[in-house]
Amino acid sequence: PLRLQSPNSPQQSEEEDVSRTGKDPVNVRRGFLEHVRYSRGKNPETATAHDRFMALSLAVRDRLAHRWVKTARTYYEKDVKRAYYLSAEYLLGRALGNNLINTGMYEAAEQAMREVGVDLTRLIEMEPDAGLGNGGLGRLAACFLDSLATLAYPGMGYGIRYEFGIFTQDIVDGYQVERADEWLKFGNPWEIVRPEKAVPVRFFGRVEHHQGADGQRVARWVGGKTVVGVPFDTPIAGFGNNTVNTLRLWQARASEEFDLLLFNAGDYERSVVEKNDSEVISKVLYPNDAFQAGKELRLKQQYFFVACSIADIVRRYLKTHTDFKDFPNKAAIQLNDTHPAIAVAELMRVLVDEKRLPWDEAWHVTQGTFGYTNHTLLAEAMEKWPATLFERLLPRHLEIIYEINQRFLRQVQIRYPFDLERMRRMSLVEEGPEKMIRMAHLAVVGSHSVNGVAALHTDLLRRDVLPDFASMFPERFNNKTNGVTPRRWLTWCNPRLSKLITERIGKGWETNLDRLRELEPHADDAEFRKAFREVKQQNKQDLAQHVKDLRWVNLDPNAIFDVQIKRLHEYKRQLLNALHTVVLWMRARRDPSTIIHPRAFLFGAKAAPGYQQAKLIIRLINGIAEVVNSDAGTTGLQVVFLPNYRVSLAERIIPAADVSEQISTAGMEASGTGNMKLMLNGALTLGTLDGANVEIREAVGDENFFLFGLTADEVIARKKAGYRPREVYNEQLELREAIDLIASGFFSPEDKSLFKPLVDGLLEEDRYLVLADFASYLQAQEEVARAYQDTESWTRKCILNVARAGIFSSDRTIRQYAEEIWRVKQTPVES
Ligand code: B1N
Repeated sequence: PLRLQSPNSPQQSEEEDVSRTGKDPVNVRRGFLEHVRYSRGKNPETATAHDRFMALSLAVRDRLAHRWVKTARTYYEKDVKRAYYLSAEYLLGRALGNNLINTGMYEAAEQAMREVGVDLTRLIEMEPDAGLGNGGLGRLAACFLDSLATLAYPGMGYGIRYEFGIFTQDIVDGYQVERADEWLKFGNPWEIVRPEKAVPVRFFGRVEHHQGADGQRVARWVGGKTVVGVPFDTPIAGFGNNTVNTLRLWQARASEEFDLLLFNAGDYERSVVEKNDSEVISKVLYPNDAFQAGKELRLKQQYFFVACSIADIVRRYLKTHTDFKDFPNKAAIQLNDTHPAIAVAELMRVLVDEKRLPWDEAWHVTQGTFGYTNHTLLAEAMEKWPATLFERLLPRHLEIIYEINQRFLRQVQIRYPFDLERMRRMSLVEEGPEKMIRMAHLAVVGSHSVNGVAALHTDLLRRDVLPDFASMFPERFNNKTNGVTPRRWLTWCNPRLSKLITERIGKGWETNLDRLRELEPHADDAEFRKAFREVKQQNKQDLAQHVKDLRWVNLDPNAIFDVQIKRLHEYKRQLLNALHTVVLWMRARRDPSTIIHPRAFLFGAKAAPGYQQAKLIIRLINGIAEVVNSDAGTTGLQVVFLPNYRVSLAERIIPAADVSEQISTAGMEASGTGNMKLMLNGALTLGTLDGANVEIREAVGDENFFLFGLTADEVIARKKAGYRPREVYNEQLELREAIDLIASGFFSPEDKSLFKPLVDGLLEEDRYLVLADFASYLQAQEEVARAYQDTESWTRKCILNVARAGIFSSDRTIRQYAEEIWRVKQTPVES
């Protein structure tokens, strides 16, 4: 081992360590200047803005390093049970500002930068978003990491280090155009590569079956090709404590073994080409949100990061154990949807084939280890893979899945004799023209816990999606309503509101969000309401300035800021919102006095690049925006599509929002988490009874929530009764006029039939019941406008929304996972 100090020099003082907490501006300035010189190789005079960003980030990372090491040592020495979160996505956003907040370094860094003539906020904005996720599912994983560290849980995230995250969206002539997200181009100051912990991963090949010495059949997966997973670690700092957990992301590298083999054979060209095949695995995030495209490379990504992570978890366990009896007491592995569900078969393969455990023991360990979170009810998002693909790529895993299935179906048969139909429904293998492996069934069967992400979603999961499993394993099913981290989504993104809250109720609410309830009495205090309004107004002005800088649209800061920010999906019904803006505009053109209050409709949304209907909706919103904004002066209406919606843009929009559009067709949005962020920042929800909206309304009270639309059961009933959207169209004059205007080409003069697919979709099928809910939506929107006129009453509602948002902290969610699923204990790290 490395000797820590020279026998001749005095021991490094404890004070030096204390100064590394970074709360001293002199210390932070010194660290920054050292990195400018020694990491960037620049003089302070020649350092670019980017050099400064890197230098400050590295200085912050240095001040986390001590706690990072200490956290790892604490968990190891106490041999605590750990929670492992397996997720194909982490939508982290920027790290610098968040790390400064969580470590309490913000003020010191601000002062240190001021002293060297640098504006800290400008530096912070240099950082590219880490966009390794599509939307809610990936952002939830990021919020969970923050809460795990803040609550001092021994938790670790595993995922893929995509070279390109979610694409950058440009809007050109109203159309979405995608560009590669080169987030690593200028280097990533937060990660540390650990090549010594690289893991080999096999693909393809064949399975050999032998008779073992003890007479047992043993399988060996041989041949094929090997790819190497190289881990990159990112520190995850808790808020106001000494915990620094780890996010470990795997990058694919060609294996040297393999390269050498070809080099020796003298086939240089082929060796380089095949190197590419390996490294492409971690190249790019698939940009589909809640949709399965079924691409081979995607399955490779899934198995790649799962195999690396399982190997890493098993390696860590075996440092302190010699058998696997205690494995479920030392490791809880949570599957973030079915993307990592192959982990069930992989752990079985490792235990049975490599560690030679009897099947039943291995199965007991596996079931005791895994928990599965379902995030969607949509049929098109359910992961199924052709058995033929599995057989080629992961032949041993297919055998294991068949074995799991055989044993499982035997249990079904015993429990429900002669019910062949049920066995067919529950099988891990879907029989049909093409045999498919059902990943959700694999995840349910291999786990001791299956959870949904909001109360309604869990009910529907039990009732409609996995009813056979819920009846066979009722104790396995549970709900964990999503949450968001108040550190990023209030303290960091809304410093004005945070300050106002602290002035009124004191410190500590950031880690005990239920304390926001202490704001309730202040809703009746006119002074406080005024202060609250001023905060919102300033936030709106900031956003207006930013939008002006970016898009040259002059938002009216006195307008109601009505925002819908989320991925573009037909089920999320941006089209309903867009249709409403057309109706309002047509009214306003006839009679401007119909507009009760000026309104700015803000949209932010990325469409999956292959989702034509979604892209056309973006084009329509931009077409409407062009028309509506041209006479905003007379109508008081504005429509703005903000390009490249992402975490850092959300941080600017959310504090400025007045109205939160949560208008999905009931029964289709599993939870939503943007709804919680907007509530927490004092926006009022206009929403359906879908996902977590149901619980938001319960928390805030009916009078502080604008409800509209069919319920999930009514949606089912309406479809069953034979829904005819054209009848709705014929009956509602204003709706018909709006649709006709779109169909006429008014918003697409260069191509009059551009929006025909949207109009046809609405009139012929309207799968998402846009027309069925339109009248109800229109009425709710009118209530919003009227309610906004009563300034004092509106502000009161906003304050009550903030005050009652406590239960939507991801701290509450993580505590529930920790106590009810993982059984992991809070393990604080000493200073
Ligand atoms: O997960 C979020 C929920 O709040 C949202 O309601 C839900 O839509 C979202 C395949 C998904 N479900 N499924 C996905 C993402 C990427 C992909 O490739 C599916 N995302 C959700 C958090 O619970």
